[in-house]
Amino acid sequence: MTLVRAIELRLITLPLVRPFRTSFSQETEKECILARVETDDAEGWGECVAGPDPGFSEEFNEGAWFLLRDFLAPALFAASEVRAEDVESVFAFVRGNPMAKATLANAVLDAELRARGVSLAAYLGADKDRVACGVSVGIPPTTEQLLDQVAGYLAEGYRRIKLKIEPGLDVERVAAVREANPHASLSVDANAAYSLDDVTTFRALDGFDLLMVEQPLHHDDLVEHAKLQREIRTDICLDESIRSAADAEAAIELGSCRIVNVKQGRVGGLGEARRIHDTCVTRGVPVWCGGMLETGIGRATNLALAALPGFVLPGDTSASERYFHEDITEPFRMDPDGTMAVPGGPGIGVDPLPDRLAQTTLRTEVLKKE
Ligand code: OSB
Ligand code: MG
Repeated sequence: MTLVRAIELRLITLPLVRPFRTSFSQETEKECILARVETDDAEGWGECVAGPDPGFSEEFNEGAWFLLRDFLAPALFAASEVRAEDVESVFAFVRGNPMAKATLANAVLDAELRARGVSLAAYLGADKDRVACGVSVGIPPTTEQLLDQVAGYLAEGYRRIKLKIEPGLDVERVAAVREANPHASLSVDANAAYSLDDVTTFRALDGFDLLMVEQPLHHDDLVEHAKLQREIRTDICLDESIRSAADAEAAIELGSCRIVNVKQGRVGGLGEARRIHDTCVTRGVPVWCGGMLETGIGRATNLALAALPGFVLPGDTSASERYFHEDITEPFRMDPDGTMAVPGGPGIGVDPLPDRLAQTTLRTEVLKKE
C-alpha cells in the first residue's frame, strides 16, 4: 500500500536533434510534463506523452496539467492508501484522458516498485533483458535528406526503419528508400492522414514489401480500416485507434489490423498496455512498443513494457541521441546489433539528472495531501 503525500508537476522542454515532422505537426523541441510522487518509502516518476497541441489525440500539455492538478491529484490524495494497481479505478471517474492518467499511474507504480526493490520489467513479466530497436523517421524537406537519414540509422544498426508519410510525400519517397535499401525492414506511418479514396496509394505501397502500414485512416474508424485491409496486401498496424484492450479486441475481430502498436501512455498506463498485449497474444496478433519521443523517464517505462513476450517486432525504442543532444537521464544507448538493454534496477531503474531537470524546466507546481 502506498500513501502519496505530495506530487510535483513539472513542464520541461528539450531541443530535438532535428525537427520531427509528421502528417499532423512539426516539432522542433520536446515539451512534456513529468510527475514526481512522494510516498513515505520512495519517490516515483512518470512522464506524460501528450505534446503541446491536441494533434495526435485530444490531449495536450496545458489540458493535461489542468486535469492532473485539479482532478487526478486530488483524487489520489483523497484515496489515501492505494496499491498501484488500484490507481486506474481511482481515476475511473474521469472520462478518457489516458495520457494524463498514465502519468500519475506510472509514477505511483514506480514509487511502489522502488520501495519493494523490484524492477518494472520483472513486475510486468518480461522474458528478456534486451529489446530490438527500430527508428521512426520524420518527413524531411527533401528525398535526399531522407535517404541520408535512413542510411545513417541503418549504419547504426536499427532493425526497422519507419517512414512518416503524408498525401503527396508517400509513394515516390518510399520507392526511393526501397531502391537504395533493397533488404531493409521498412514500414510507413500515416498518422491518420488518408481516406478510403486513397486506396490506389496503398495499393502502390504494396509494391515495396513493407512490414506494415501504420494508422492509414481516421483514428475513429475501425470499419474503414477493415475495408482497406481487405483491399491491400500489406499488414495494417493501428496506433491512434487503439485506446484500450476493448479497442484492440474490436479491431482484431473486425479485421481492421493485423499488427498492434502499444503505447502505454496512449492507453492510460501499463495496466491497460499489458491487457492489450495479452489480448493480442491470445488472438495471435504481433505487437510492438511505440513511442512518443519520450525522454529517458518514458523511455525506461517503454523498454520494460517492450520486454514482454508478445512484443515480437522492433519497437520505436530508439537511443537517446536519436532525439536529444542531452537527455534528462543518463543516455540510453543502442548496441551495433540494434538492441538496447532494459533497465534492471528498482522501478523504472533510472533517475533524472538534477542539473538537467533544472536546465529544462519551464514551470513546476507542488501539490500536497492536506
Ligand atoms: O505515430 O508513432 C507515432 C511520435 C509522436 C507522436 C506519434 C508518433 C511518433 C513516432 C515517434 O512515430 C516514435 C518514437 O521514436 O518515439
Ligand atoms: Mg504511429
